[in-house]
Amino acid sequence: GNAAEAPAKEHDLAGKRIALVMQFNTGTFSAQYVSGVKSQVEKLGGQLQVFASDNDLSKMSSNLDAAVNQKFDGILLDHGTAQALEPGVKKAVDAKIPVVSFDSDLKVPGVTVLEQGDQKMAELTLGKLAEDIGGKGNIVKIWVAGFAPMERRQLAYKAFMDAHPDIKEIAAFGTVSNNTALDIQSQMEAILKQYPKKGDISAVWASYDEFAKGAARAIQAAGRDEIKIYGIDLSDEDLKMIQDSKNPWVASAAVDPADIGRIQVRYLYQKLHGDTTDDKVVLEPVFVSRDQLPAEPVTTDQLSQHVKGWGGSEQGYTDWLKELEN
Ligand code: SR1
Repeated sequence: GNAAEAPAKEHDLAGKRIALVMQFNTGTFSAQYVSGVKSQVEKLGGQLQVFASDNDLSKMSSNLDAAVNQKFDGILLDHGTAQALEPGVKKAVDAKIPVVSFDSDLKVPGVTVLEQGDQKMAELTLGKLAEDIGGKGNIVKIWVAGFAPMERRQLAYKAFMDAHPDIKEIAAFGTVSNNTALDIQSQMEAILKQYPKKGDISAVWASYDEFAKGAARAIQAAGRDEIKIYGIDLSDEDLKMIQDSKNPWVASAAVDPADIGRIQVRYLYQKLHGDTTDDKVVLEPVFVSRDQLPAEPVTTDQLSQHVKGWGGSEQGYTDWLKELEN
């Protein structure tokens, strides 16, 4: 029987073929997210196939169609828009293939959508920025429209700017490409030339880790040590930068990207089991700043020893899922 009509027995869940259809898979956030997805699928006895779409939404739609036509047992979506995904998701629902999405604006009954506490991530990092610059100064915003998590972060940014009239946005830019960090680096270089004096720019708010990386490289290359970056996300590479006392990136807010992947898979398996899952699942972010971190280098796997609430989330687990892992 299929999952929607007759709940599967736990032993029926072994050997499932799972598709992960991604809008983009470049950058360390995506790499650590995929590793979380893969490890959780394999722990549950399944096999994962990743469909990369090179940041091309029409390619993402055809990848989703391909996953439905190839009769995968379950489909995970990463980013994408409702417009690009809805037709394929409806085909999957009709074919009784469960779907769990991360970071899309999809609203299809029966499809669970995961998101991070995006507004909170923005509030936490902007709050620290404001504190560090004494509540006034000129800031650069690195952000891009059109992605569900970005639109949510923007709500918090707007509220923050409204509440801080002495903080002025003097430049705003951002793009996602197949070479995001490098593109951001050259855009940031141009801004630094436009505002060449110490004090022209008080801080940078970077709403994605690839943005923070590009901005950090530009600031370091220009020797503008006075400008600090407040970012979002945390991969191993990001953590290394934040721990480096010479790096402008000083704080971030994030959910462990591997946890996001693992939790998404658990909800998909709940659906394969015939369980009803919530339409929306929100993952709680944590704030990480250089002053909380030890002097010796740590990885995201070890970070929970230093930052409360980091990683190792049990979200999405059920007793039978834990048994299936064994
Ligand atoms: C372009 S969207 C990039 C964001 O997606 C995930 O939500 C990560 O947090 C990243 O910042």
